[in-house]
Amino acid sequence: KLPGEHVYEGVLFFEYSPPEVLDRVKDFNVRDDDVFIVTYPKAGTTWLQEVLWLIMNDGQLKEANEKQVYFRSPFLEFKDTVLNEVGLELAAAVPSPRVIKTHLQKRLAPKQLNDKNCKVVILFRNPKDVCVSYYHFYRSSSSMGNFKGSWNEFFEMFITGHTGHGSWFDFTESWWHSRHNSNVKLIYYEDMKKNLTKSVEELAKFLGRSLSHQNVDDIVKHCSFENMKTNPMTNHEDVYSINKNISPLLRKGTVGDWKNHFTVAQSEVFDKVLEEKLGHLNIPFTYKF
Ligand code: PPS
Repeated sequence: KLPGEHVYEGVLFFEYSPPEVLDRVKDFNVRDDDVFIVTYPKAGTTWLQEVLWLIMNDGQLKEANEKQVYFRSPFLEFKDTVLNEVGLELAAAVPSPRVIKTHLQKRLAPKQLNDKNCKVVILFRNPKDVCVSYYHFYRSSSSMGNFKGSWNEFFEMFITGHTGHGSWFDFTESWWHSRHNSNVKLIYYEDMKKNLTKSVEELAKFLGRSLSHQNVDDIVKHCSFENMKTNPMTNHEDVYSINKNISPLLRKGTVGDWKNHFTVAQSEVFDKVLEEKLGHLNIPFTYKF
């Protein structure tokens, strides 16, 4: 157990998502024109936040270049007592249409997500890459219990579900079942990597926004890994809890970096656990294990 961990309704969290916030999230006032981004940590949330915020704001780069992505698109269950930032309050204050990020599994998410006309975009990423990305985040972020463990230790934590926001397997199963709802769109990080233009066009269509070709091109260019990594409004370089000398939030941004971390034995264990827990769902992750 790492310092600052707590368990809320069976799910592991850190201090930045305290029980009183998690209680309030369930009764959060959802608006019909809200867009929720639902991801497990490290699935590419920040990337999708920037893309969706721009889609919902007609590709206007001016405000995006003046204001941090985490202020434009609040993290619902986040609380920073040092800076006195509370996601719920930021979310209540941002103008509609709001783009709100959550890493919560379905049963802990706002209840009104089920009965409002809001839109929900679920982003999945190959879990081995998620695991590697999360490992580097644990190393670099002081909000993850000052983790000083090894890759092997983190690997065990991940496959047994002992990571912040709980088990990736539970999260994934909980949202998979919502994917056919008319207000839900499920997308994959690997597809965004393959063809971001197509992803932007599909997302705009789903959200009922019409964008010019120029808007789409601007968004795609603005949201490239290289641009977001050097853009102080998206790269989180000013976030005091992240030591970017250990690992920046925008670290590699590639598909398949797991091959540089997993041993063959770990990959086999992972495949086995994935098959046991989620094999029956046939989730089409677009890579070979
Ligand atoms: S968080 O803190 O949970 O919201 O983190 P999240 O944003 O979900 O995940 C960080 C990973 O997303 C990658 N990323 C990108 N990849 C491609 N293109 C763009 N523009 C982009 N922006 C962020 C980021 O590099 C992290 O993945 P890794 O594999 O660690 O590099």
